[in-house]
Amino acid sequence: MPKFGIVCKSICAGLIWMGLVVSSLATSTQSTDQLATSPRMAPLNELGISPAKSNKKPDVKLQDGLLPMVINTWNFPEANRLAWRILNASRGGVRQTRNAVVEGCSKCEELQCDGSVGYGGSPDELGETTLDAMIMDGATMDVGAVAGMRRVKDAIRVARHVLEHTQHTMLVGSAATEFAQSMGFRAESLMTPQSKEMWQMWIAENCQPNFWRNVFPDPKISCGPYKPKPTPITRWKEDRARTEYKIGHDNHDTIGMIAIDADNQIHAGTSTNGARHKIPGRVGDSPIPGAGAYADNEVGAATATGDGDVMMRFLPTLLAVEAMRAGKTPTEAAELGIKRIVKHYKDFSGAVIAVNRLGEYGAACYGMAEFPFVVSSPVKSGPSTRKETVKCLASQDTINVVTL
Ligand code: SD4
Repeated sequence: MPKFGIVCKSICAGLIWMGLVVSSLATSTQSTDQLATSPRMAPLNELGISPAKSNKKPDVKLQDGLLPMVINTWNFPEANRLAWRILNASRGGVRQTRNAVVEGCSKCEELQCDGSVGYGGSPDELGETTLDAMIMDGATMDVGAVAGMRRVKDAIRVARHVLEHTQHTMLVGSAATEFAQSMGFRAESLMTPQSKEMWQMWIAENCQPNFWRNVFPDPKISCGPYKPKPTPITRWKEDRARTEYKIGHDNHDTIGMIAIDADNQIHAGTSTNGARHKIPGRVGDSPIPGAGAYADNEVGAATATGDGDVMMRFLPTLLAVEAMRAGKTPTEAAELGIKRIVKHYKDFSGAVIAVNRLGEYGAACYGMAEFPFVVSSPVKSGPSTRKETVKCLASQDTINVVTL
C-alpha cells in the first residue's frame, strides 16, 4: 500500500448533472474498473487504459464526487477558487478547463504567490525577473508556452496566445515579449523594491549561492564574470556541491494546476518565475511539456514543482501519465516520477501531483517534510475547495525504483 499520498476512490452510482448540482453520489470505495461502469464514462480499456494491476489497497479518501475538479500545487487557494468558479460557470462544469487553468494560474501571477509566481520574484544574476509558463490541452495535445519571458506580467495568458494563435509550442526571452506586445499585452519592468533588495543582498554576499561550477574565480566565494576551467569528463554526474535548491514556503513555489470537467476534458498548466539568482537565460521545467505538466484526456494529467534544472532531465509528469496509462494509481504514478529523479539526485527537492481522467488523485514529494496542495471537487458537506497535504518520501522509500 502506498504509504504516502492521497488517492480518492469513490463511485458515482448514478451521475445526474443538473446545473451545478450533483446528485446520487455514493461514497463507497470501488475499483478503477467499477468506476468505468458509470454511465457517463467510457470503459477504461476502450480508452487504452489497462485496469489497475496493483493488488495493493490504495489510500482511500472518500469523497462525495470526483468531477469536475481543479487541483494545484502548494497552498494557493485563491487560484484554485477562481478556477473552480470558472469551471462551474458553465452548465455541469464543462468546456471551461482552459479558462479555469489559465485564469487560476493568472490569479497567482497577480498575487505573486509566495514570491515564486509572477513579477517581482526570483531575480536573476542581473536582478531581472523572467517568467516561464505553459498550458496544455489534453484533448488536442496542443501546448503553448513561454520561457524566460521578460517584461510582461501575464505569463500564462501569453502562453495561451502561443497555443491559440501560432503553430509553435514555445517562445522565449525578448522575442516572447515582442510576441506578447503584438498580441496586446503591456511590457513593463518586473522588478519590485523587494526583488531589487533580494538581488542587492545577493551581490553583497559575494553572489552566494549561485549556479556556476568549473569556472574561475571560484564561484563558491566570488562573483563573476567567470571563465571556464578545463573540466575532465567523469562518470560522476552532478558535481557534489550542487547549489542547494530547497523548495518550500517562500522559496520556489511554482503553481501547477490541472482542471478536469464533468466530460473528462483536461487542461494542465504552470506558471513560475523560476529559480532565485539563476544565470540569465536559464529556463526551468515548468514550461516544458512532460516536465512541468502533461495532460492526455485518455489517461489523466500531472504537474510538478521543485528543482527544475534536475526535474526536466526526467520528464516526471510524462512518466506519471504513462504510469497511469499502464495501470498505476495516481499516487503510485506520482511516486514513480519522484523516485526516478531521486535515484540519481539524492539532494533533490520537489513534488508531483497526478490525477486520472476520472478525478482520482495522488501526490508524492521528496526533500521536504510534507507537501501541500489544493483541491476543489463537488462535496455535499463542507467546502468544495480544501487544502490537503502529503507526507514526503523518505530516502529508504526510494531505493526500489518502480517500473512502468
Ligand atoms: C523551476 N520548477 O523553475 C521551477 C521552480 C519550482 O517550486 O517549481 N519551484 O525550477
